Amino acid sequence: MNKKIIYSGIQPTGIITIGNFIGAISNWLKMQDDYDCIFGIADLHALTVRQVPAEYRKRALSFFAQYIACGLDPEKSILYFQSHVAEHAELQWILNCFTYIGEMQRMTQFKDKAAKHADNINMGLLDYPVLMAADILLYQTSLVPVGIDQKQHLEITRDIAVRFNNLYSPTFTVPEAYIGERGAKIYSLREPGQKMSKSDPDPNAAVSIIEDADVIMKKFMSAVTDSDTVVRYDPENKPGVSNLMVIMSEMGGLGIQEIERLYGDKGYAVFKRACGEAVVERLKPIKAEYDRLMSDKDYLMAVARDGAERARRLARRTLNKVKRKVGLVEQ
Ligand code: ATP
Ligand code: LTN
Repeated sequence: MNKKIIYSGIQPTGIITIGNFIGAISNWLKMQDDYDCIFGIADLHALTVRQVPAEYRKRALSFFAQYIACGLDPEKSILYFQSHVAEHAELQWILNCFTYIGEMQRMTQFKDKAAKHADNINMGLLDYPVLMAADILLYQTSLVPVGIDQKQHLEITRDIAVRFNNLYSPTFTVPEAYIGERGAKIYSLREPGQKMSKSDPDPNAAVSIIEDADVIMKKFMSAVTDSDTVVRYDPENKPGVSNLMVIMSEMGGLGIQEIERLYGDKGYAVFKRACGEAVVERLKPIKAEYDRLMSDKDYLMAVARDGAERARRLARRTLNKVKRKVGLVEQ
C-alpha cells in the first residue's frame, strides 16, 4: 500500500523560531512514520528578497542542519534543497500559464511584502505562490503541514490543480493544508498582537531553536504580558500570557488547564521562568545535535545530494506527465 505524501518547506531567511517549530516542524515530526514525507529548504523562494550571497549560502546549510537536529530523519523522509531539483522551476513555468495575474495580486502575503519592499516589487514576489504550487503538486502531495498564514497559498494551489485537472484529465493530487489546532500561530514576545516572525528586526521578539539557554531565559523573563497577575488562558484579553501558555504547553507537554492550575496564582515572574525553562529543556538536545552536525559538512552535503536525487526521480514522473498533456513534443 502506498502511503500518502506530505510536503512542506521553510524559506532560509532570518532564524528558525519556536513559532516555526511549533506551527510547522513539530507536526512534520509526528508525520514521519505514517506518511512519505518530503521537506525542502525553499531557497528559490527566498530570492524574492535581496540576500547577501555568502551569508545566504551559510544560512541555508544551517537551516538544513537544524531540520535534521530537530529530528527529521533522512532515513525516513526526503530532505533536500529546492534549488537542487530543477523540475520545480520547470513546472512553475507551465503552471504560470494557468494562473491569472489578478489571483496573484490578491494574495495577502504579496500585498504585505510589496508594501515592505516597495523598492523591489519583482516578478518573483508576485509569482511566489505558483512556485509553491509547483513544489507541492510535483510530488502528488496529499497533505501540507503549515502554519495558518500559509492557508491562502494552499487554496490557490488547489485552484490551480483543479483547473489543470479539469482542462486535461486528472494529473495532480489536490492537496489539503494540515494546520495544527493550537500553535498554528505563535505570537511575538514583544508584541503579542503580531505573529512571531523569523525575520523580525527586534531580536527579543522571537526565539531561535538553537539559541543559548541564558538568552532564551532573558527573552522569556522580559516577554510582554499585561498589568493583571493571574495566569489564565484568555487570548482575547490576555494575549501575551495566553501565548506564553501555548508555547509552554507545546514545548513542555503540560495541558493548558494544568498550567493554569500550577501557575494561576504564582505571579508572572514564576510562570515566565517556568515557561523559559520548558523551552530550554525541549531545545537542549536539538542545539547539541545541531553543533555536532555543523562540524560535519560532508555528511550534510551527502544527505542533501541523496535527498535531491530521490526528489528528482519523483518530480520527473509528474513533470513528464504534465508536458505530455499540454502537448509538448516528447524527447
Ligand atoms: P517571515 O517572517 O520571514 O515571513 P515566517 O516566520 O512566516 O517568515 P516562513 O518561512 O514563512 O516563516 O514559514 C515557515 C513555516 O512556519 C510555515 O509553515 C509557517 O506557516 C510557519 N510559521 C511561521 N511563523 C509562525 C508562527 N508565528 N506560528 C506558527 N507557525 C508559524
Ligand atoms: N511559503 C512557505 C514556504 C514554502 C512551502 C512550500 C510550504 C515554500 N514551498 C511548499 C509548504 C509547501 C512559507 O512558509 N513561507
